[in-house]
Amino acid sequence: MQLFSNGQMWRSHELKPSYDVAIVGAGVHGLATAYYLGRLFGIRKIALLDKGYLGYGASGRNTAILRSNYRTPEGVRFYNAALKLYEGLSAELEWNLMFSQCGHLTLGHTDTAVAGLRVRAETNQLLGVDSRIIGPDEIQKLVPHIDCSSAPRYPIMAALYHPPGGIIRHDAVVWGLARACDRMGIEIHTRTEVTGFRVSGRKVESVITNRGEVAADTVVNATAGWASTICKMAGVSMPIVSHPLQACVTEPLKPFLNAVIVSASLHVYVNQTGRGELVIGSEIDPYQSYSMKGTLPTLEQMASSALELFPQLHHIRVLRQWAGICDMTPDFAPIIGRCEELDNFQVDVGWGTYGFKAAPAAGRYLAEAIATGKTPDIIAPFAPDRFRRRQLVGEKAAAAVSH
Ligand code: PYC
Repeated sequence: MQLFSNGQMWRSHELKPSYDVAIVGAGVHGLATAYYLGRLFGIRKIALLDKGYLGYGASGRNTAILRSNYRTPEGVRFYNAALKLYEGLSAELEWNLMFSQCGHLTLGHTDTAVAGLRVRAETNQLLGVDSRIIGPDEIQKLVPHIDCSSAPRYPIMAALYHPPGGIIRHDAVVWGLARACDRMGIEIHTRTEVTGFRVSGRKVESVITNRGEVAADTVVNATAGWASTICKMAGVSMPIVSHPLQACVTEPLKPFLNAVIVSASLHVYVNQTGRGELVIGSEIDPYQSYSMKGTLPTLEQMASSALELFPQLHHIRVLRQWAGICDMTPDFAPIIGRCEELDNFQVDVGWGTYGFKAAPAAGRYLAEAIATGKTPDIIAPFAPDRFRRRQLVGEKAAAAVSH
């Protein structure tokens, strides 16, 4: 592995006066957009601008779950394209992203929940996604340590089983994409905070940062957490509210759980990493905030819900707890594409609690939109003007536990 004098796999640069594309946010979405612009369309005069370090934001704070078992045909097609790109990414980046397709189970504890899972299974199957309903016997075989008895408050009735789903190492994804961008001459500028835009008529002329001002033909907002704030600087209003989402990790245990388990009724999801730690996540905090601190009530909720599924873990210690900021949209679907108000301002925002798993597809198809000026069909349903047109993509039922 080659490291540069800054101790990283990518170089540091002075800011140039102008670029073809300036991308605000060097998380997994910004990096993926730059990567595909460079690799597929030969656009490499790109500046990625980030106020923190790589992986500081949502890209390093998610629970690294990949899946494509969504609810709407638009969502299923799009997330499945992302999953397929992830499947080839280790080889493409020549960097082991440790993608484990261990399978993903969404538990149903009530008749209503199981009915919802059945609708998802049918939509998934019609679109060629491997996803089906299984009963307690099969669940117990796949996850021998889960409590499938009638003892818990919410006994498990069935699950939506999605074999290609799984977990990947999220910081490896960020580093692999960053190294590939650097090799193409794309510039990564960390500690570079965007403080405003110079807008003239229908065009963003330049991006103002704490390190100076840069002009760009196209400006992309690929931030998570601060997406609406960045849009506001360009005079664009986004229907987004931001909530913290918390997770925690336990001390390492011998491998015993080889699947991702999600329960929307219990508001919890659990998986075991290659290091043996359990990663346990919660639903979004019920209030809007930019706080990235963990809280005791949420830790208690995560622990008690995880124990309903795995009561034998009652003695396990939690090592760390953290929060990331999720930009929630009214229909729980992302906002991708050119903003109506400005001719050269593209967004890749509103990723709620499901952004990490979408990054390669969002980056790939937004890159195509930027390079060709035409919106690919696969991202057209997520266009920023859909709220004005009242063409929402109701994805709430498949948004794991973000409600
Ligand atoms: O949508 O799969 C998901 C998810 C897991 C954790 C947060 N969101």
